[in-house]
Amino acid sequence: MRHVIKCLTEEGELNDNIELDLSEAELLKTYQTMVLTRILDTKMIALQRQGRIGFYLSSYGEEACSVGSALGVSNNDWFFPAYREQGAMLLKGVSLHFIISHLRGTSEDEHKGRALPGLFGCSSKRFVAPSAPVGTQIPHGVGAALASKLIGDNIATIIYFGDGATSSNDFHSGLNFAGVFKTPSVFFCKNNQWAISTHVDSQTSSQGIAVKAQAYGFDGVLVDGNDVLAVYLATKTAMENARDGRGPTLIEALTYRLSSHSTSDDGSRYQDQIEYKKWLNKDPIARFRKYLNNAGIWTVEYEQELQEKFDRQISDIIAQVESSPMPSVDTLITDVYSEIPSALKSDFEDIKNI
Ligand SMILES: Cc1ncc(C[n+]2csc(CCOP(=O)(O)OP(=O)(O)O)c2C)c(N)n1
Ligand SMILES: [Mg+2]
Repeated sequence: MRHVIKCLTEEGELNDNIELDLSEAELLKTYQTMVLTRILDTKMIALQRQGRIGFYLSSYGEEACSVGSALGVSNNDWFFPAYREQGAMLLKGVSLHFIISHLRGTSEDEHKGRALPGLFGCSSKRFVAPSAPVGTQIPHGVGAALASKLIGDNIATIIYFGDGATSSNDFHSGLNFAGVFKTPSVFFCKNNQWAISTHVDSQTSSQGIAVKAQAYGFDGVLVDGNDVLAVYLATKTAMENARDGRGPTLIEALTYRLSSHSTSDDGSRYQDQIEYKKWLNKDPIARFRKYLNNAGIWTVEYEQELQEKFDRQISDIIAQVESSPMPSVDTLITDVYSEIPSALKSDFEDIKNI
């Protein structure tokens, strides 16, 4: 039986001996961000179904992982996300307008409409855009951490990836390099138990993911990924250790993918429905809500106001984004060529005249 770090019981009671350093305002901001993330996911799936955005990757069920981990990361640290970290972005102040502009690929998209919707970063908030091949952000984040160590700027990196990515070469080379050079990096594995239709049991024959850290010479911890406070405390400790020169940590956050892999997938065709329902009952938002209710800082009226406010806010931003122009044809070469190469000139002119 593996030891799982937990702070909250299923009933939202704080376990004994947990020292929580969060103010009431911080607790509420955390909760609000989890709720906002879920509403954003729901509305973006609807938008994709209506053909108004091309593709979407939801974080349904995994909100405690993204929001709780980001809460443990300081504003100077760098994020190397995968593609379900919208909650971390929202917590760190990436705006809804920024995210929805990216998904729609308008002229206000930082990636100029070139990136697959969902594979994006935000330079001002220190989120580096991931590449499409699974796991490639792992060595990127380790390299950035090594640079910080050499410069001595006291910055750590947090690198997100899924259970499926642990089978990539980049996972093994990234963690090995981090162990040898003691880079200030934290590896945050969201074990949502699925890599599209491949169950985690077919991904590895080791006892979960956290244990793999031993082979690379640093600590691995298993945390309840549906317990936002446990995720926060584990990440905060790991980031502090990284910054203070105590080396990397691998965090395995055990959760479950309640959405399909993407809007191009139907998880109900392969996810066991009994198992699915079991995890539906472990909803991370409901669990945290029980805690806030027990603490006397959540009410039904508050919830209703929150839901209505976020629903309206997102709808207003969708309307703004949909009235924004698409990127100009010139942006096909911006950041790529200083001037159009002669071989592309006629293609470029043809596109301009469409
Ligand atoms: C090298 C590579 N192989 C396959 C794919 C196709 N692919 C995209 S996401 C994905 C599953 C990744 O699963 P996991 O790492 O568990 O992340 P999750 O989607 O569960 O968050 C796969 C196989 C890819 N993008 N890159
Ligand atoms: Mg997965």
